[in-house]
Amino acid sequence: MKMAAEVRWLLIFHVFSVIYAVLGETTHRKFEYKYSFKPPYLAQKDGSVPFWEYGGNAIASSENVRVAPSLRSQKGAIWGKQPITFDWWEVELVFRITGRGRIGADGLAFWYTSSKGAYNGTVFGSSDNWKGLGIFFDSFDNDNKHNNPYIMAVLNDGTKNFDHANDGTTQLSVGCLRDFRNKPFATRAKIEYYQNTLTMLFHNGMTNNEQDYEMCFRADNIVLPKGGYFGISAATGGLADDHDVSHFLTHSLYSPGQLRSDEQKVSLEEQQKLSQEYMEYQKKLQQQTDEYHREHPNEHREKEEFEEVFESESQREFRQIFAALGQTFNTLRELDNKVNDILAKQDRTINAMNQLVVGGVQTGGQPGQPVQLIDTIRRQEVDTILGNQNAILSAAREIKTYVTDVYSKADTIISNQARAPTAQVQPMGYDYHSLISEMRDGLNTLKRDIGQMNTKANCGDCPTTNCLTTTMFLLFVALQMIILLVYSMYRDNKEAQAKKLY
Ligand SMILES: [Ca+2]
Ligand SMILES: [Ca+2]
Repeated sequence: MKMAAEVRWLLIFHVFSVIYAVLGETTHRKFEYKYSFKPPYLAQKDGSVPFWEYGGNAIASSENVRVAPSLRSQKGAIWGKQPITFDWWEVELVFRITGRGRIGADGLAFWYTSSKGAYNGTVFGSSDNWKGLGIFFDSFDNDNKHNNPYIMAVLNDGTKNFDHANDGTTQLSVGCLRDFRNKPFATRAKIEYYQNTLTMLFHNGMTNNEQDYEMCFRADNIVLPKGGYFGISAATGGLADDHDVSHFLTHSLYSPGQLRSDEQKVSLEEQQKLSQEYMEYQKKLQQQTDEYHREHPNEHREKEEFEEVFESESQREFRQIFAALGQTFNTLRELDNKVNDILAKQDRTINAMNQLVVGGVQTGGQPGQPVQLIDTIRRQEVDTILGNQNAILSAAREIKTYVTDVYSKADTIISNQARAPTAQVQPMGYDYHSLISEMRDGLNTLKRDIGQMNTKANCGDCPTTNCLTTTMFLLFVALQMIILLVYSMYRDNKEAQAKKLY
């Protein structure tokens, strides 16, 4: 078992080193703050967003940009001030489209175009006849084909008008059917343009986990104009949603080796200087800290009190136990569901088998002729299979009972732990006391026996050869006590281990 664990660790280590080696050869990413915005302080006090310009009905706050508010016929957009200076990029959008209606309108657009679009245009709030890429989150089903909300990428060379009536299906490059309205968490889109491949991953906002992206589309041989502008726009119609974008995070992407030589040059030149600065800074910080402590000796106590705010070892242990229990609970619930599934499937199979048998006899032909069963399966085999099925069924039921039992126990433990949130070990209680009283009773019996022996010895008529000596007696008592002690330690140890398992 130990060996297996070591082998497993070795395997994991190798897998990680391989992944690291592979990643070392993959794309290099660099955050581009001049083409990004995010909270807090998304908009400054005067309402402007650094490196961006917005207009139309768009409003920027410190938390997000409301590109179009939930009022009728609103249009707004926000465009980057500067054209981009890199070829390949990835943009992560975090947005929420929310409205009180069962259906909303019109939608949100992400743009990468050779020039900035309008702030009150006809295509989701910005200009038609764009040159470059538009990715549309189209909420409203204009062509009534029940295929909205829809996410689509539309390329335009500057000559085409967007086909609103057909929801762009005639011009669609790629897309996917995803609901992005009224989600419990923010929806996200990751748009990557790298070496002429356009990829979009979408996060449906059902969880708060940033990793829960799924593929929406991927298209090869996409040629976009160089040095274009990023933008976001949105529009409402007769129906209206709030269109809020909280994060626009741009990374430039570089192929392996493209950046590395430059970076190394920088590091060699500046490394020494930086490390020296760092050392000086550390020294200064230490000096100032010492001075501060000398001048404020009482602060020490406050600091200690402050440290009490942080969790102790037992608290951490408890938190870990709690998390593990939660996981166990979820796993058990899944297991229970699966067992239920299996049971349902078994029932269906048995029914089907029974019907097959009945059907085989019925199609056996006219009376008087030998019954012809289907050649491939015989009665005996069917019986065997049925027997097996029943065995599996009962086994599955047993598993279910067992799982339910464990499930309820885990539930009780979780609720108990929640009620008394400390990681203290419970007192031993009855068992320990009974053990001690057992020991006491044993000693009392021994004492009584010794007394009797003494009386007998005083009588002088006991046989001398078989009489117990006092040393033997004491030895026996000591032996019994040791055994009892060892047993109690063993039991305590086992109980402690059992507790640790929870
Ligand atoms: Ca539409
Ligand atoms: Ca449609």
